[in-house]
Amino acid sequence: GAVPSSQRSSWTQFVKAIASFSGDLSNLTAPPFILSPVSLTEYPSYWGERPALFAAIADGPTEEERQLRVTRWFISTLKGQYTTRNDQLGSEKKPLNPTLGELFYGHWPDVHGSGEQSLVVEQVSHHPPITAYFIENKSKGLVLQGHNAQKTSFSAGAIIVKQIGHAILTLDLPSGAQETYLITLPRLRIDGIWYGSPYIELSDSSHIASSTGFVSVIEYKGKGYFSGKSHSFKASVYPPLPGFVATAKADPENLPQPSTTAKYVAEGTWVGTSKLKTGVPFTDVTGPRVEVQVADIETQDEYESRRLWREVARGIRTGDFELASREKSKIENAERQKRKDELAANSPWKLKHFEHIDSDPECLPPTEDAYVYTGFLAKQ
Ligand code: HCR
Repeated sequence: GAVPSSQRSSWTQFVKAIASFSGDLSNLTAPPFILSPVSLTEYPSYWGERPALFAAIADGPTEEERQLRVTRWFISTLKGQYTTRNDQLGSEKKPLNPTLGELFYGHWPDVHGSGEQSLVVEQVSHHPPITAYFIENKSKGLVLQGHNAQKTSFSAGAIIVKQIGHAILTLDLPSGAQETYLITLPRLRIDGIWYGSPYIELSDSSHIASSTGFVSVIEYKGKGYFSGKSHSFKASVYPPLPGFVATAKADPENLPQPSTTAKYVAEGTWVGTSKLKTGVPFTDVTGPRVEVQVADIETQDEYESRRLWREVARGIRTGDFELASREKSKIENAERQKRKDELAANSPWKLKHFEHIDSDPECLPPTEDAYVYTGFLAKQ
């Protein structure tokens, strides 16, 4: 199996702990073989790894075409988001648990004249872990903002992850008008736990609701459904329907359903290709992702993710788990001390790039808490 024999009992213990517990998995101590040397603050960069498809949204000539392009771009990011650790590390792994205020900056240079893309990520909560991000293509008037948290539970041998939070894409049109797209996130099912080789399947549905009234509903299925293949999806794009407003918390049952009213339906896999019902190709992620570029560790601030976790990551990568756990404890102890000092001084930690806004049930769409990007002002 995938579990090294020396770590078998600690794996069993870990799995039992997951099974008897639901909520915040980040706290549980896992055996070394399942640890990833990458912090969760790096994960929002997966949103940016199809820069050409992202930029192309802005060039869509009509509302309908832009809705299709947002849907195409979104689906094309899923492979990076959910299969990268399997591809690079052999299975899904447990990411490093970011500290409060941990930062991750990056950019994608302009290659084909579609403009530079930049990324700012900040860990805005430690318990529970919440990560806020901001991705911008200035020359195209495109911004993607969002935050991420997870609720986990255990069912029939699998970890079920409900993603809390959503993303909002805004597009500033040359006319001065602005369009927004509310993007919700799929549910994850992590299988292969007993064997120590976890992998992700997506389930249920997510949607993309635009201020133009267009709505895309994306349904996720594993083996044995639509196409009989793992990682399958079916995306239905609906024209504006009278009286219908999709919100971040929209009940999936209340989303437009019968595909007869859908203007477009695409089917395929989010790790390969998909086609519209008409036979026209829709997505193709068999080509390479464009990875984010990050400043040299030496020039990074002490709070920047790769700098902060450098020694822990080195320990994990080289199999020196004593080093990894010693360095991890240092970071965690410093973290605890900082919170104590802040409490004593009555001066809570200040976020650097995001403002925390409590949920407002009156606003449309009604949201959970929001984290709104405030720029780099605080950095000076
Ligand atoms: C669930 C997960 C942490 C969260 C990760 C998220 C949902 C973060 C936002 C990204 O946009 C997409 C994403 C991809 C990851 O697949 C997902 C992680 C998978 C495992 C991890 C658990 C907290 C760790 C479980 C421990 C297992 C693997 C032993």
